[in-house]
Amino acid sequence: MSQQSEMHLFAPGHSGCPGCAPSTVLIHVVDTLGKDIIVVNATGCMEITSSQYPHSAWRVPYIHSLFENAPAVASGISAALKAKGNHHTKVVVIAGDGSTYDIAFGSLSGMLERGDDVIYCCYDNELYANTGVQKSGATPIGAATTTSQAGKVHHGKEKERKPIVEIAAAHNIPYAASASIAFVADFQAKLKKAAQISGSKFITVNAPCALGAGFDGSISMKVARLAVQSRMWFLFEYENGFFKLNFNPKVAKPVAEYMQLQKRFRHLTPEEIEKIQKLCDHHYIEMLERQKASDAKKIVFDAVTQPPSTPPASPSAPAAPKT
Ligand SMILES: Cc1ncc(C[n+]2csc(CCOP(=O)(O)OP(=O)(O)O)c2C)c(N)n1
Ligand code: SF4
Ligand SMILES: [Mg+2]
Repeated sequence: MSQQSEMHLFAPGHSGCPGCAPSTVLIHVVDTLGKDIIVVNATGCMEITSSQYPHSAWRVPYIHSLFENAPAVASGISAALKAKGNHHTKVVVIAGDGSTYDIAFGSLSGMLERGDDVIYCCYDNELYANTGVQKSGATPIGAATTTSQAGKVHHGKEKERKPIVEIAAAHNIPYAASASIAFVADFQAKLKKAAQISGSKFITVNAPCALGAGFDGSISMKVARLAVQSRMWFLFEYENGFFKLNFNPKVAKPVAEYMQLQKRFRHLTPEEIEKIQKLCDHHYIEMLERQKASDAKKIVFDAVTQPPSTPPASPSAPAAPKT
């Protein structure tokens, strides 16, 4: 084991596939947040590959929860820490998209609505990997999985993924963000920001599954980068109700460039790819509009909430009435 890998709080030797992007998410989460955390890990690939008894890759306190209740478990731990007077240890949920978008969705919504002091991090590989590649609420439109098959009747998933960050933000939590494993500095900055804020924080990080999407693990980061560069995935955040688009290149890569690397899209016709391209362009315009609306809201917010500067004393000004 190299000296460098010894330094990570998530150890090498886990059983993730070669080039597994979600495993890299785990390294960045624990290395960025440090030792003073408790990880609550929902059932899924990252639990199975990291914590099979009697082995564990975790060098921080860790609990495996069910698929459907990681947010509730985290809420309980957070409350117990506070009851014991511990206000420094961070509680961190690590859950897949199947858990987050679908099966633990109610539990997550409850946690966000209560505002429990938890950092929730979803590693979003866009499918149920652990049980053999089924579609989830995060699976992109057009993608083939074992439950959104490509054949004569159906051509992959027919609907777009859920806007999970917007849904989380709609709970009026202080911080909700979308990140990508290919944009590590941005991801780390978002984790660090979340660690400074009390209440519920939500981050979903796109981390493609080589096995499920059908590409070689050696190009995981290329696929993840292209998702953002082609506007299939956006990097943005909501902080105290204000929106920020974190990556906005003037020219996007064609969505076909991203798709052609993955077997899950290979059944799509040029017309279908063109349709998805239009959806991506449409979402980009929505992002720009959201940024514009948020900037305008900020100006009004600052004007309303900042104390007015003291006006120069005027000799003729009437005395303020006594209250
Ligand atoms: C209530 C419940 N339903 C189904 C399962 C079976 N199951 C275990 S992991 C998993 C898929 C997990 O998907 P995701 O959260 O996206 O994580 P990934 O496997 O992709 O890492 C499923 C369906 C379960 N354990 N519990
Ligand atoms: S199936 Fe996908 S998410 Fe699971 S270990 Fe392999 S690459 Fe990682
Ligand atoms: Mg998944």
